[in-house]
Amino acid sequence: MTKRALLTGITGQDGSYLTEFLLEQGYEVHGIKRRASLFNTQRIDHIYQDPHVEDPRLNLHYGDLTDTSNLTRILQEVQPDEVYNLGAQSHVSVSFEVPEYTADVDAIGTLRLLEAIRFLGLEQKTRFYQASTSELYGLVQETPQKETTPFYPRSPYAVAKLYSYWITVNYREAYGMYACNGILFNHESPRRGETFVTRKITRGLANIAQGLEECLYMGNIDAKRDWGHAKDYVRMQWMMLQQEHAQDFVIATGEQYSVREFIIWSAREMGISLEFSGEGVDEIGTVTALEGDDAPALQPGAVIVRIDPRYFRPAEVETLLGDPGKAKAELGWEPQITAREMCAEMVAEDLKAARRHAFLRENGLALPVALEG
Ligand code: NDP
Ligand code: GDR
Repeated sequence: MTKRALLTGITGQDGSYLTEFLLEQGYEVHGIKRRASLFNTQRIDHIYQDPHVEDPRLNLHYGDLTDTSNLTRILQEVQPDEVYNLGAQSHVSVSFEVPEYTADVDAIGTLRLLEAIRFLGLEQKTRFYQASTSELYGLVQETPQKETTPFYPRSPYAVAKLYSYWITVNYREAYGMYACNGILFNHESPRRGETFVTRKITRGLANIAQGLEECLYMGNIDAKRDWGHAKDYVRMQWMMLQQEHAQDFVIATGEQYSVREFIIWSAREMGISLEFSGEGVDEIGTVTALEGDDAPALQPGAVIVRIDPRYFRPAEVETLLGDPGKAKAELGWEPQITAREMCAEMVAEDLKAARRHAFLRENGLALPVALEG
């Protein structure tokens, strides 16, 4: 029997990789997309299937996590074996500006889905995955962070996700639902949204290298993260729903780097020189040599990275480092792509895009790049 999956957030980074993965596994995939004034399906256009063909294996439904009746109707129509709740206002910094909306989508949206599953009597059939986050650890209470580490959220986003984490646990315990949390640390890819830090760096530096921008404006470049590749992490999301009993898992690489290091890696990939300027972070004006790095040292010079306080957050998560021991031991999961390899892939893709844009601009065919992020 063909398994049927329903994804919220199918148009996002993880949604696109997970859809590819599930189609490869033979699933029929249904995704909820929001209505937008422009097309918003770029990340899944390459796997789009014309709804006029017989039995398409990828189906899109208009919907929104703020709309209970819409979610209930789609669940009733699709009768999914698995639900992956990836939809969210996922930007931590933006959540300080739209806290109420973030809570509605990221917290109550999860409740709406769980309650709709229960209301429709699907709680024994439908397995539920919740996209939980390392941001739950916020002001970290223990290093590295694992499944038992206490939470201390530091943003409206993280507080909303805390609700979703616990409501997922609660529905598992109260109604015997197969519902679980993947506590995922940061994961990136060439499909990462342009305003998250890694993509902002690779895209920004690629644009500078092609003469499309002059300066990369950054916030707290001393923040440290445990970065993995989205492709490795969506495989794990699926694995979590194939177990005998639902459990929560930390998904991370167990390695940590600073934003500053990611900037330097990216510059090295492009062979460009860097100079840091501005106030509020350590070691301005220097390029830190990376230990064990055999790439040629950078000369101070051409490209400016300027610290701009507008990108500091009202409350920051300074450092996150995950312990994926449980996922490795119980599920046999291993990340296959290192942060440095991922950075190289992102740089290569963003350089291609910047070259294309520069060519079009030289020939009077393109507008300036969108700068804000
Ligand atoms: P993205 O921001 O790339 O994608 C978010 C998706 O949610 C998009 O498809 C977006 O639609 C959709 N969405 C936003 N608001 C609504 C709404 N009101 N109703 C329905 N859908 C909505 O995020 P990622 O793919 O990176 O992350 C996937 C999930 O995992 C998110 O829940 C995120 O919070 C969580 N997470 C992500 C981590 C990461 O490092 N990437 C780490 C830990 C957790 P649209 O395209 O129209 O904007
Ligand atoms: P994060 O990711 O907040 O960890 O949330 P992001 O890439 O936005 O920030 C990581 C760190 O970089 C610092 N930083 C900057 N961040 C952005 N976006 N822009 C900047 O200019 C900048 N300069 C420095 C930040 O302060 C922060 O410390 C991501 C999201 O995908 C969440 O949905 C997810 O839950 C978590 O990862 C795990």
